[in-house]
Amino acid sequence: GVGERRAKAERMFTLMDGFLKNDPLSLQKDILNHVEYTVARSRFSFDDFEAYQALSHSVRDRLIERWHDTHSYFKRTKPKRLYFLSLEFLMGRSLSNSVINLGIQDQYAEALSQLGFEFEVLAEQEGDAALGNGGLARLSACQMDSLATLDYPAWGYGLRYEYGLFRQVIVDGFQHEQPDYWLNFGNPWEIERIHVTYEVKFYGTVEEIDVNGEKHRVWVPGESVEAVAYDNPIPGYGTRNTLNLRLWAAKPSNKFDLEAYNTGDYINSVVNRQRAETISNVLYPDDRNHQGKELRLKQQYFFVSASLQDIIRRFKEAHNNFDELPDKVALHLNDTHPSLSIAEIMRILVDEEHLGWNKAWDIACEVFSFTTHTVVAEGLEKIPVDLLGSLLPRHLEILYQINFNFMEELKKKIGLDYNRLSRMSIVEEGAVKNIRMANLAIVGSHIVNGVSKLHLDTLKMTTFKDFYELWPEKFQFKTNGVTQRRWIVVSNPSLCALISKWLGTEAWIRNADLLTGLRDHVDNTNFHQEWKMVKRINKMRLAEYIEAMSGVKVSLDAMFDVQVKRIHEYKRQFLNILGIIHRYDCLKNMDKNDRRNVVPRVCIIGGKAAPGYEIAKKIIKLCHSVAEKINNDADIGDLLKLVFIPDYNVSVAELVIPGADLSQHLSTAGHEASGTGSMKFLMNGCLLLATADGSTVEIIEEIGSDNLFLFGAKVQEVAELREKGSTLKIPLQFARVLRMVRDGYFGYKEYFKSLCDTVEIGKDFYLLGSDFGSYLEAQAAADKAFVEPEKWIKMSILSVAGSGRFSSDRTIQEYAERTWKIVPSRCPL
Ligand code: GPQ
Repeated sequence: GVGERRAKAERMFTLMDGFLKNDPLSLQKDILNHVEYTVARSRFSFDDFEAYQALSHSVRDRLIERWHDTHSYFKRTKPKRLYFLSLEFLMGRSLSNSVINLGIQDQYAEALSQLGFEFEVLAEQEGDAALGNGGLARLSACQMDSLATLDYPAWGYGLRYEYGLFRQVIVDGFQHEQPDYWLNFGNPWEIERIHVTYEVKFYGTVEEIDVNGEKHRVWVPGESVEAVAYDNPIPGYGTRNTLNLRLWAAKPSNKFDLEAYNTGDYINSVVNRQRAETISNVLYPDDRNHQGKELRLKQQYFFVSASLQDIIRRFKEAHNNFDELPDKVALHLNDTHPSLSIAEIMRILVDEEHLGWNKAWDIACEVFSFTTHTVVAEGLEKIPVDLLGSLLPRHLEILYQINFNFMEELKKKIGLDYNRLSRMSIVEEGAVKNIRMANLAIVGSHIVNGVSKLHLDTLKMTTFKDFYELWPEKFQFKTNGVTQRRWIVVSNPSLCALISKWLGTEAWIRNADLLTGLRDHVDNTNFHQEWKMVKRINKMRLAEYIEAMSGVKVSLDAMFDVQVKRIHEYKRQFLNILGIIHRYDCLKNMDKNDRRNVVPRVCIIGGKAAPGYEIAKKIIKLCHSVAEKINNDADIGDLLKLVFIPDYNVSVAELVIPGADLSQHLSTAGHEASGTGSMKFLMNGCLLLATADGSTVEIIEEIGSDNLFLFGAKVQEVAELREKGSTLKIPLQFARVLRMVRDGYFGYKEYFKSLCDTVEIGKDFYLLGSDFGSYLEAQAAADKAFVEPEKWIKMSILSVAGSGRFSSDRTIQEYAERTWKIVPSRCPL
């Protein structure tokens, strides 16, 4: 009985000596135990990497304790749970983040130093978990941290790609992609659950069967693979709550192809089995570019099917009526990538659980919510109907049924406006028929979220105008945020200590609104001095890294000016480079005496280009060509340097962002849905040079337009500027620097031609030319501010003081209250 089981559990707990102890001595014992028995190295000879492994395993043990307790607590108390479905998570490293969130950083540091190791050195041994592309994927990671810290009963679901985002290697200035086989050295942060598996099926046919005298259409699949769960504990800060991020890996199914074995074709059967594993093998490296490939669709369905089976099983264990589903389960679609979930849940409820269609549909709509991260319609995901029909025949029928019902309902409301009906249809007619995933996600969700105020306004007026007019109450925005745990506490320990000292509390780590308290000290000169020191330390770290990576020595007195993010035409790294060429050109033509007034700059650019994105790759090459010219010009010296930081990823960001004085966010207004990099820089006291796009508009509301350098066309001006086409006024300087590139001043004349063509008068879609003048003015304003250190430091302090709103804690709380309707559920100590 229950009493007996409890007694047994208690005896075991006593045998285990209770929970793990966190004093430095116990930590040392545990680390050495792992050296000996987990890493299997002798206690007298292990290197830094092996020490890192043992250390991580000791942290993992502590995570597992809390993770167990959190889950039994949720199981017992049965709160409504959120399931966050995302095909991408950019977790980066876990070690430092974990010990900080567990609150045992100091104990570990001491334990290690007594063993003759330094925590920071071992932490550097860890590779990044890069199971995502860019902002969208890092946002998922920040949001998981906030969900755990705020005690929300949530799960994350994703895919365990064996190859994460490619490594960027630069050869002769060109980007090359190398596979990121990140699991090579083992992954101490995951727990393999060999017994948590589900069959995921593909292909086959739909047949009609009889259920209690009624005809039912059901799927008879043709192929199946197994999904195996890998669980990744996500610790909250200042709480025992530790959530689960469950990632699925594909394995060959034992039910696979038994026929072939019997016919004696043994070798081919084994080879065929291996094909199953390819499903979760590799992350697609393009963001915002959906190609309608079968493997990608397979990944999406594999993810959706495994996650939903797991979620429904857990629901059925605790509840026996699907009417309760919306009270107990919230399913969040992170972009359209998992939106086949809507068809899948209908298939489960109708075909397997035999609910009526209408009832099932009402439940589905109440359960799902959706966030979109894109602005332009061309960025929206589409799946060719033929592809979907062959891979998932029953789902295609369900999608048609959903669409038919929706169209009927719509006709009743708007009449026979065929243009509008066809725009809103889930099925796009045309030479190739497509399923519009965004339309599906909007129709099947009760809330549709944008990621900034401006983003939602744009969606309402353009991309989703028809839907907004139909269902205005469905549309919300939740301005993105980032976690201050990772982006200040982990990555900028000096600033973290300084903030806590001057606020007199560490409470801001759980409540970022308290950062406004820094405003009280904005005129204090002692505070200024310490602030300056912190920036200096971080610039030093960054300068060392730059020298190690590129051989370029940079001066700490120069302004460190940074643009790091994925390379995209709309993000306008090209504008930055043309601005640098202009600066170089001015220096060359300047009187020697005047040079003394020039503010020295170190321009730093980093980011990956999607492997098939030719223009983005040319931008990377141009950056290297310009850098080579400038950095080797003895006449210029420290006045201007340009460095490209290769293989930009989360851990590189942790080093680069704290060391920046200025950061650039140059998207053409209306193209960056939110932007989250800017928030990380803001939190680290870097001043922003930015267009009035996405989240920047809201940053201005918090810190005031005096505390950043704003430039460029406003959203409402962009369309008109584009219409002007070749009659647009373009500054002479722009024509001049573009000509330098065209004429081969930096070599590779032929190669750069098509890049230059993209900004030629009349074809300059992203308006580099018409924004150039105002860009240069903003740059000049930044130079001017930099030579008044008092002013600069004040702006920097006020940036951090105004960054509280951009904590993902605030975002998550808004989602919890307004979209998911979940409440905190704190696991007792
Ligand atoms: N974002 Cl559609 C991505 O990182 N990848 C994508 O495929 C799409 C959007 C970004 C978006 O560009 C940023 O403006 C947002 O801040 C970010 O998602 C998170 O919402």
